[in-house]
Amino acid sequence: MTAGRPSFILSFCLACSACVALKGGMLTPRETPTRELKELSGVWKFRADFSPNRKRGFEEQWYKRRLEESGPVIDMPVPASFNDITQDVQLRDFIGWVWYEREASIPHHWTLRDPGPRVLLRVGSAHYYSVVWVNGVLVTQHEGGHLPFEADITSLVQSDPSPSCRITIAVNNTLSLHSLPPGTVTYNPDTSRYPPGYFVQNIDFDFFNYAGIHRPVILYATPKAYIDDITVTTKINENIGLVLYNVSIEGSTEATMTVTLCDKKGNSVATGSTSSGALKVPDANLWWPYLMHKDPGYLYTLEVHMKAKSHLYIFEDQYTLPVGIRTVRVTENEFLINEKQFYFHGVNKHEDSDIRGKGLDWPLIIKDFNLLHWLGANSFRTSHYPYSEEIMDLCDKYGIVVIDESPGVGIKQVESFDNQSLSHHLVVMEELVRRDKNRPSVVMWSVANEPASELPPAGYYFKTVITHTKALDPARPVTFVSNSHFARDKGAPYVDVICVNSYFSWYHDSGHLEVIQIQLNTQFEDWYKTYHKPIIQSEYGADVVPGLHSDPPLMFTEEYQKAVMQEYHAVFDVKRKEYVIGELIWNFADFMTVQSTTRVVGNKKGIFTRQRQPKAGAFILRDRYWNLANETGHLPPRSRFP
Ligand code: GCB
Repeated sequence: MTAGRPSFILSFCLACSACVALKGGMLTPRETPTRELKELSGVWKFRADFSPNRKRGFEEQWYKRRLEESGPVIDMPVPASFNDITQDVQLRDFIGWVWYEREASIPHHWTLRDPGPRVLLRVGSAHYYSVVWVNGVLVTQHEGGHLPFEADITSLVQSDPSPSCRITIAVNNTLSLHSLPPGTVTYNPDTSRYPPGYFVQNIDFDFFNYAGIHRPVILYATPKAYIDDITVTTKINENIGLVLYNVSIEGSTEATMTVTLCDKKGNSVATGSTSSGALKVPDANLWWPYLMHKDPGYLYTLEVHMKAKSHLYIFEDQYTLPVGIRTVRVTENEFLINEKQFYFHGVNKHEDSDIRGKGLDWPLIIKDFNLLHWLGANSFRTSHYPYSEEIMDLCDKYGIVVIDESPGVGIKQVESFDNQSLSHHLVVMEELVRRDKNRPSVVMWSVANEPASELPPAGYYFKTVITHTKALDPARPVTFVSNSHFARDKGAPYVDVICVNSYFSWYHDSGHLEVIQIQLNTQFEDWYKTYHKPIIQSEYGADVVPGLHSDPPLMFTEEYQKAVMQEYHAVFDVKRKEYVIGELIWNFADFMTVQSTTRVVGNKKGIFTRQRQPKAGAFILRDRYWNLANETGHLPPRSRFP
């Protein structure tokens, strides 16, 4: 990479999100009779700012006029990572600001002022730091990928009679010691070894730092007095389901509402007329995980209808929220869903695919769910960042249980445990809980993956992040995923469930399958005797270059991955009768990483290739997962997901 220092970006933010507590809701935009939605997916104009200091776009105010007036542009799909779209290796590994732009037509009635609708611009996620302008006016900034942000552009749209607006989004992928995930930039001034102005981004996590606008950008309109947020929690008392709800309204202090809970057929089963309350559902259909019930993922809909007075106007707004009635509880050695023991037999995933990188892609999403069904997987962890709302909606619908992980991956340096990092981490947890709090599929929050949790500041850091997350959501357990020494881990005392990663016979004792059972047994006993908390094997696995074979099994062959699994499974089968409550293979599919001597065009620990074809290990896991599901005795016919 040849360019000047991009570090200015870290001080650029005008209103850094880490400095403010979150206000307002972040309901997934849905079309209802009172809400309209316009998706802006497609081809946008694009330019990476290759100037030595990466500042040219700001110095020349590219956002002030059409992007193609300030220089050459290329076409760029949205949503998608920009990295793998062109043949330009400099763009693939680019660090700094990239600029996106498109025109969007605005429906005429959105531009009417009195009373007119409220118009919002929402970005599902852009990685990592975003600045957004509409018609050259700064409307918002956001720090962090993987989570949505939005800007109220009502006054802009309603003060300009033109039928379209120009949206410019600058996105910077530079990671710092205080970003989540963290990273550092190394400058190499030695011109006898590097080109002038050379710098690289270093990261402590094992996936490619894909960047760009990863999820849909949408425009949507609500009434000016509107349903801002809904919070739902559920309880079960014998056969009565209890839906506790709270609705917050903005734009008016005089609102009335009706709240109707409907079953799958659309029949009303309970109603309310206050902004918060409890709806009783006799003979409730509970939300059950996939393979735990013949009708998994049962969703009611909560239809909120509000009428509000503001000035001379009466506003009406409607929002429909899917609701699953279920409970979650953790004991010393069990994970209970609806008071029944739940065993996680699932996977870790990535949002990752050829060409698209981390860009949302419907065919891939549905293919992945079909593969999960085929595999008999009942759960996954959103390693190592929040996945799209589109994916989470399907988890709710299919009954796929989710451990919802924050982008707290690669927290390794002591500086990344300081107050600046901590306060940003708290905000990220607020954003994540705000987005996913109503999802029945989400049964646990994971605040981080493999941090340096043995470092002295880790105790205070994780105590604070976990306490904060529990305060935001008292109804769900909280964890983080550890690969530290059980006795020296400073965060483990604060988690509800111990999640441990280990790669016996891979990163150490390489090639020695015979050590796995001894070491795994010791691992479980050490953690359990120290903390008396249930344990999930949150990662285990081995790389396979598909098509490589050997007998006896050698590393990187299909046989070796199978053998590693079988050694692990033997121990799981003993310990799951005691306190092990789950196993999540690393990884569902091969995925892209930085280039290194240990990665062969990415991480190959997938049981599926990056193109989603099974390796031999997939069949081992499939047999195991369906057998495990059989033990619960509620199996749907296997042929349902051939
Ligand atoms: C881990 C990490 C994961 C890596 C994996 C590996 O422990 O949590 O991000 O990709 O190991 O394959 O090394």
